[in-house]
Amino acid sequence: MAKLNPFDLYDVASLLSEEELMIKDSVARFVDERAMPLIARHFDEAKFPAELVPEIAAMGLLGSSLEGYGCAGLNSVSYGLICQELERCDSGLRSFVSVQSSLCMYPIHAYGSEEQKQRWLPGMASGEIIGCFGLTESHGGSDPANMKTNAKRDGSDWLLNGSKMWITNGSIADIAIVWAKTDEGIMGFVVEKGMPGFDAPAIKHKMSLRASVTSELYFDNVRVPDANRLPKVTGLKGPLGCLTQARYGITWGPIGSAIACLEEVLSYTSDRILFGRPLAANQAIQLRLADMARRITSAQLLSLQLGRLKDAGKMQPTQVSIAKWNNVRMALDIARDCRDMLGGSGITTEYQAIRHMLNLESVITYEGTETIHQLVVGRELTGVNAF
Ligand code: TGC
Ligand code: FAD
Repeated sequence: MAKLNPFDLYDVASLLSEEELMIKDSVARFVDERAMPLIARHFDEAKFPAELVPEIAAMGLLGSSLEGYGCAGLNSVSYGLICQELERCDSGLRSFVSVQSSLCMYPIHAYGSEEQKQRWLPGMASGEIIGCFGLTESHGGSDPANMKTNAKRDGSDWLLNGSKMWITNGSIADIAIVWAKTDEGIMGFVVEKGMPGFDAPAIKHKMSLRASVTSELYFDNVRVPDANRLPKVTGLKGPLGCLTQARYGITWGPIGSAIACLEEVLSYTSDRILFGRPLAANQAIQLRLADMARRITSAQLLSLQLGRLKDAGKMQPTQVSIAKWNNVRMALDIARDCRDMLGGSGITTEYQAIRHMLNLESVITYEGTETIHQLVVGRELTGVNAF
């Protein structure tokens, strides 16, 4: 019998098209050759690897599933595979691509005017314009309907006041997609770096996503022209629609983290000799390894079917919630367990497990906490809103 691939026990690769496999392989090569060698140092130094952005853009990974405007027009499964391979390196790298693609380029593509698309999307696809997405505020990110940031009409402009918290890419962004309350409902504005009254300081002392920039955004009477308002959406469904896109990608990403951790611990436990035999020869260790493989396999099948539903135009937000909840929880548990099996070695960034583990503490919180996704599923089952 042929030996199974330990990281693809159900041969999910055989369910991918030639194009999907080619994209997965080319991103995997980029990750192994270019990103892996520098990521631990960047994490240690709390530095985003900005030097990789031109290559990420040249590979067509920014706004990869959008049509036109310099974007690659790939299907959703390909976008998922991109997220998976990037997060095999680091959640911060995948976060950068998620935010740029799903939270910034997507709303301009879906809700923007033709002029806005022409103005920003080609530069965002080529990595020359970096975006960030401002929805969360400090008084409670799970409940974005309660936002205080507001925009008031002033002639043909808007005056924007308020603040946002925990914003990925904030301090390095050229534009911010900012959601604000108006007299006509919640609207999205493209706020440009350098607009008077706009500031985006970085948040320091993070123990998670250290290779990613996270910032606050402040708006003090920022004058935003009406031409920078996204005209085709009003209400919370605007930002929530973007979150559905990003959350979909996040269901795939942590599969990459989990695979990286399992690969590392398989090698470590076969090489380490304790009590006269390899650590991997102990039943207690094999049970844990087997459980990891089982959970990775389930997650792979869940995301692939989700992607097929998305490509068929049938994906529902509740289905995204199940996969985000399942797959991030799977990866976080695996990273923590791998860290433990590495013993003392597992506490330094010489090994990957602790870096993935710390990163996944953010991933389980952002884009809807685990509890929020559980409550979305609970509402679907019972018809009762328990938020
Ligand atoms: P509700 O008031 O009932 O609905 C408002 C409107 O939105 C529609 N809708 C959705 N549309 C698309 N996708 C979804 N997932 C949607 N969920 C709701 C809904 O149909 C309605 O439309 P309409 O036409 O009737 O007005 O809102 P709700 O009760 O469904 O929402 C409650 C709740 C708690 C689920 C929602 O507020 C929520 O998801 N909270 C969590 C907030 C969150 O996830 N924030 C993430 C911020 S961004 C981020 O973390 C980026 S990190 C990225 C990185 O670095 O990688
Ligand atoms: P809270 O909403 O205060 O939640 C605190 C706790 O209460 C959680 O455990 C939660 O599950 C629980 N809880 C909340 N409501 C309920 C309830 N009804 N019942 C039971 N328990 C409940 N946001 C952006 O807009 N853009 C970004 O780019 C972005 N990037 C981020 C990057 C990082 C590294 C991090 C950590 C966050 C980022 N966020 C971003 C913010 C993120 O989306 C929020 O942190 C998240 O939505 C949770 O909001 P909160 O932190 O205010 O926690």
